[in-house]
Amino acid sequence: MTIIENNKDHANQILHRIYHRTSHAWRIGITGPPGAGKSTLVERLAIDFVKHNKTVGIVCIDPTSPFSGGAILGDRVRMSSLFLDPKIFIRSMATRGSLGGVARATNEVCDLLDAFHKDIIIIETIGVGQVELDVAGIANTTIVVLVPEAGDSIQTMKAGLMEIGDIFVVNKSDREGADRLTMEIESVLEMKNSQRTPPVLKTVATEGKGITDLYNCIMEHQKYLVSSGDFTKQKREKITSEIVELIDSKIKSNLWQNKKINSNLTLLVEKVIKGQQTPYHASEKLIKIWKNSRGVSR
Ligand SMILES: Nc1nc2c(ncn2[C@@H]2O[C@H](COP(=O)(O)OP(=O)(O)O)[C@@H](O)[C@H]2O)c(=O)[nH]1
Ligand SMILES: [Mg+2]
Repeated sequence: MTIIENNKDHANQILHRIYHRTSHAWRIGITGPPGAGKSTLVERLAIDFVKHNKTVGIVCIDPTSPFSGGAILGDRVRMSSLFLDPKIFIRSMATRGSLGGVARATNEVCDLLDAFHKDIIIIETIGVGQVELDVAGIANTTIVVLVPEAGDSIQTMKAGLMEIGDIFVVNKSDREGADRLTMEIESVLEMKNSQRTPPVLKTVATEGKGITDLYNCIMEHQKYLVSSGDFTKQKREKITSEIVELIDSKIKSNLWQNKKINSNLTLLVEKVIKGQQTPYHASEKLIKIWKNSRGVSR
């Protein structure tokens, strides 16, 4: 996992070798704003899955923010009851050095957990940045967790969150406003013209309330995906984007490792400054140089 996170040269070799062992695990993404109770829910859910004789892998995504150290530490304390369980493996992603992006590194770590026979993989995002939405591309079931905090409403929600949820959870339902928020979410979801309207559940994670319902909803969603054929569709889309991303990153590194490109880039920048060139034409020129020099000078 550390090799893969750091994107060392042989990471791709490892991933290639274990690939045929993957696609057994069901991947559950849990996303939503910081403090919504995601870690508390993950802990409860993990215990539930173990009770159902499943092995569980948990991946906590730590984006590159220097402030996240405390949050992860908090998660570790919060999930402390899980650390002693041999059926549960917890990994915090240290994505600072990951060149391929947080989502890609997370997906690769999930592949490893999958290859090592975890039945369920729960991915928790920290609730900031693009990865909050990107997790939907990694997970089979995406759970969006929201809370009835003061001033919170659908309008103030991060754009895109309503689109990615397969299941919505209104956590901290012990607080006022949970019913109102639930109705608000339901009315937005009903407007969407889709085959399946995502369920909206109320939970109190700290008391374990609603966890069985959540477990059942995940199982229902899994059944739905498989029987509707959406699972195959999801798989096809995922493999396509995996291949595209691999090619993208290979092309990029090949391009920018090319000495001729870099020296010409420096020259062209000066020309743009002097008003003799535009960035548009400069980019065309660099691509031409790259096409002509491929395989010659690296
Ligand atoms: N009142 C109440 N507090 C909760 C509930 N679930 C979680 N919390 C508390 O909310 C805080 C943030 O929870 P955490 O799981 O770390 O949220 P995360 O940032 O989304 O992972 C913690 O102090 C939890 O104890 C709940 O259902 N009701
Ligand atoms: Mg958390």
